[in-house]
Amino acid sequence: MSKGKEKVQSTLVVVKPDGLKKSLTGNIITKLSEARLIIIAARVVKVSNELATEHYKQLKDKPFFPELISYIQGKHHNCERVMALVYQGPNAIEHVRSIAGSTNPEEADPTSIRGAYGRITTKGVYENVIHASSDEKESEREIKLWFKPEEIVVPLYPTLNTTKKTVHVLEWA
Ligand code: IDP
Ligand code: MG
Repeated sequence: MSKGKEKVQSTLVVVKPDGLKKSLTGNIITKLSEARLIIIAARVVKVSNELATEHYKQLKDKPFFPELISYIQGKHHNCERVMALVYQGPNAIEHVRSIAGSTNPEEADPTSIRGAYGRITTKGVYENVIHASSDEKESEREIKLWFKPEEIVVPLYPTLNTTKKTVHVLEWA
């Protein structure tokens, strides 16, 4: 296969609350390392209703949407945090999606992350352990939603400098 056509891409990965609750973060990062990509940003996030709704806005008319929002907020697992990462490298989006596996964990390849660790709950939610961006438009939208420019170690998208008049910041006492 020619490497000439490979495009450097960035993609958002979110280890969902079931992944954290089941202590799968290490396994997931190890599995993703097969793709030979680099991690250019990472943070542990308590997902607000606003972030969850914006992240999944394309799915707002789906019957499972309310359950999906409470799932990503950790309400099903008593674990109100996720781990968000940005991976970068040649064909990153496709590589990560392939290692993640199909959306439906029962249909996912058993050697994929979702196939190995996911499940469908009795309420019908696909608890599929990780989120992975689906295409370049979505990855840019999602990365900008989850990360500020200074939280990413390489310049990814155009930025602008603004001066904020009153800024309230939380500092260590
Ligand atoms: P993706 O995560 O593979 O990109 P999307 O269609 O973007 O799949 O759906 C986002 C998330 O919503 C899925 O990862 C899964 O947790 C949940 N989901 C998607 N389709 C269904 C469904 O038919 N039933 C229940 N949950 C679903
Ligand atoms: Mg998707």
